[in-house]
Amino acid sequence: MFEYAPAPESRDIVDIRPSYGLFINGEWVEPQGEERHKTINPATEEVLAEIGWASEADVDRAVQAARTAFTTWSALPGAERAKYIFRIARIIQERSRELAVLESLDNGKPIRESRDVDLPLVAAHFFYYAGWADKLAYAGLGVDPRPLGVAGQVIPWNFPLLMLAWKIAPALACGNTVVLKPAETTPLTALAFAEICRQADLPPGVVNIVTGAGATGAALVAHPGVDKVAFTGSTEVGRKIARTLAGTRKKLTLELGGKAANIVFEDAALDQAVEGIVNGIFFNQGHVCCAGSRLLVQESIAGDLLEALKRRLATLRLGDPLDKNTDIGAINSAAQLAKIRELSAAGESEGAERWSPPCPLPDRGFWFPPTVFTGVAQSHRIAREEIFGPVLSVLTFRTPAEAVEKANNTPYGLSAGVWTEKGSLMLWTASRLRAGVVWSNTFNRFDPASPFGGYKESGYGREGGRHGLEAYLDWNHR
Ligand code: TXE
Repeated sequence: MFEYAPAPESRDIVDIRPSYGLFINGEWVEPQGEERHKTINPATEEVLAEIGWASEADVDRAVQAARTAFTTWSALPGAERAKYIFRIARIIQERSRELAVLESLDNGKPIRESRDVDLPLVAAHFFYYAGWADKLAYAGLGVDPRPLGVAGQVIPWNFPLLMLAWKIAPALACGNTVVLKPAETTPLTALAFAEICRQADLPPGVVNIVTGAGATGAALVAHPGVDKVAFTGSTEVGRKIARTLAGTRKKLTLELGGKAANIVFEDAALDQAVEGIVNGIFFNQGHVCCAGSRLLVQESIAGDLLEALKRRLATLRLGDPLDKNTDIGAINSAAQLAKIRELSAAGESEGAERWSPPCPLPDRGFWFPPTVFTGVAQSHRIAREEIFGPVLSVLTFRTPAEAVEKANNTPYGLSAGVWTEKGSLMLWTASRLRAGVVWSNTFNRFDPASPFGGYKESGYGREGGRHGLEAYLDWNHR
């Protein structure tokens, strides 16, 4: 670590209320139950606000509001719906600095990421899907594409506002109404989004936000008034939801975990690959479902690549998420930190070699240094299980066939990266990878026009692009 001058973004630009209720039918309402929860800044453990926990009765109120609003919202011409969604997109752009600070405070991610990656993508998703709202009938989606009804959406804490955008923007464009539950550790930007809906004059009940933990999510997905469920989170909860919905008429899309391979062939541009590896696993502290958490490097260049990677890691700056120089922020919660520590300890006890650059950790908050494991075998837990932290497991291969076999040797199938200058090798490899997204000579790049989603235990259904619309339309009316 080298010395640098801190450049903190101002915290004063956000206005956090001491306590929040639920956003139902365009109004702030108190939850019927007594339960409340404190959301904290994971970098300092400071309490940011008290959040209401929605009970089953509250979820019912929200779903009823969404059902009522559906009648008028779905009957609006697409061009009218588009106006609202464009307005939301523009307000997000206007308020993006404030929303970025709020996201970094509640989540722990570096302000450079929330400001330069998350927020621009959030706005881009609303702009993109606003553009679809009046074109659905001309897009090969059927002559009379109709919305499904009420969408129950449950999102995680790693990209709180971006996951909200992935879910809400296509749902509204197609004419559905929404009840969304943010994750318990990161509710603040979803609650700020509720205010944005009011600012955009969105009709009451079109978007409803219910805060709470797993029980609130479970009540939402099980509610008989919900027509479609969209979930992003752990594979375990995804399975539970699929069991709850089995035998019902509800549509379901699941975006679950991953254990992506980032494959570097011996002819790859090494400096570029090093940047891609760093971005692949250390972006957002590795709290990324498509993180490049397994580096597969061709044996002939493994020594050189690792040396270059370690030199690069020694320049990363870990610390205050609001500091514009910070590369690695805080781990989102004590529970997630415990999981990362447990799996890293398993890596050592199973015989892999652990390395981190010198990296003093702040005294308060939840922190984990960038970590690289070498000598990893495919059977090790750190090669098989999703760590969801800044921990890279390095494996080697000799031939392209061995690279593909190792890359596919995982229960997951969300993403992969391939680094080579040879077009034929790139295509040969990419076409054999069982992954929803394959990046070539880059990693973790997103665009609202590209579909995203997994194979195997990474879930099913696609979000983004034209494919993302299909999940919110009723195909019986084609
Ligand atoms: O996930 P949960 P957690 C992975 C990652 C992480 C692990 C655990 O490996 O370490 O999951 O994280 C709501 N019915 N991912 O515990 O519990 C919950 O309140 C309905 C990968 O945070 O799945 C939250 O809003 N909803 C992932 C959301 O589900 C329920 C992102 C996700 O929480 C519920 C996050 C239930 N029974 C974690 N139980 C990705 N794919 O990006 C909980 N929830």
